[in-house]
Amino acid sequence: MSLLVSIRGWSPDEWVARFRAAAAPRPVVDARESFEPASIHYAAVWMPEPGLLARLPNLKAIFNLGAGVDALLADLTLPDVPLCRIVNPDLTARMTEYVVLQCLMHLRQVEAYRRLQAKARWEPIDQPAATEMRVGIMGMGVLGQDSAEVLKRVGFRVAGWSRMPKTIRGVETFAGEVELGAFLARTDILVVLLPLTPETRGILNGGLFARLARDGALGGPILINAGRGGLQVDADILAALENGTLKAASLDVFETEPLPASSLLWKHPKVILTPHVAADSTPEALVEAVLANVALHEREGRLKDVVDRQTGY
Ligand code: NDP
Ligand code: OXD
Repeated sequence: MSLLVSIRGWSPDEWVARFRAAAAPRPVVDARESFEPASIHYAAVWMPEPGLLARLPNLKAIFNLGAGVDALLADLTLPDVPLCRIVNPDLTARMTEYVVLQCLMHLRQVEAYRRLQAKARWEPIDQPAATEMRVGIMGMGVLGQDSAEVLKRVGFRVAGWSRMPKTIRGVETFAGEVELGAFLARTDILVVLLPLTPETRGILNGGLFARLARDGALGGPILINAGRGGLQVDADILAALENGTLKAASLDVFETEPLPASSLLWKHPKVILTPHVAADSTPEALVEAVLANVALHEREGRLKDVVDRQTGY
């Protein structure tokens, strides 16, 4: 086998070095160098240049180095070979850290205390318990279910919304458009871990925010989006924060990334903003797992974690 590594948006050097060390003596090709397209059998990629994969006549499978495949599927020339995504305990644990951190930041009113600290003011604020807070997770896949487990353990009342119905112990579950209203109406903290697909694009808009619970213990609903920026309408989030439809937001992803310096979200006092780092992919955690999937394909002709191109995730 010969593996092509093509990475844009992250630094490729460490990935290429680690793939080379772990795959040796089999060749690993760095897409920044010149290579013979017909020599490539597998590709490990993150946001590769559109059209690149279509130029590989002997490609057998594509390994996306992140969990979300929306950027790859947006390449209309993507060859019709199996596409695998990352499902990995390291990435999952990182996302759960982010989600639990953000839920607790809002629950424990950390931003309000930071502002009081800046003024040297000793002013206790009424503090609801986690057991009073209803967290609703949109997207109950690998990441959503793990976050739900830990949030439950912390004491939050957790519900989940997915495309297909599910039964998850200790989690109230909702599915599809018909149950979206009931899910939103019982949600104080909305955590979004959906993939970006034609069905989910723009789903986080003013209309949806208006359907969230308004009788929660924190005095207004909170949005936490770590899925994809294309799920949200940035302008609607700003408007909802201004008119009180949303009390606060934690945003890791944005319609345009990097978020332009001119965006009002940067300095908004009700926004906790991070630059798409909720769950980083690292070569240390993932290279060996990708190569194990390649080996599985070579040995048994099957692959793990294959994306359904029909649903787009
Ligand atoms: P999964 O494919 O395991 O789960 C996706 C979930 O979304 C499933 O529960 C699925 O429903 C649900 N879903 C999809 N479409 C719809 C729809 N139209 N209506 C309702 N529910 C829907 O994905 P992961 O959990 O592994 O990852 C989720 C996303 O997180 C990724 O696609 C990526 O965009 C994002 N991500 C962001 C990162 C970051 O750093 N910010 C890092 C990693 C991932 P069902 O169960 O019924 O199929
Ligand atoms: C991913 C990401 O999809 O990092 O894994 O966004």
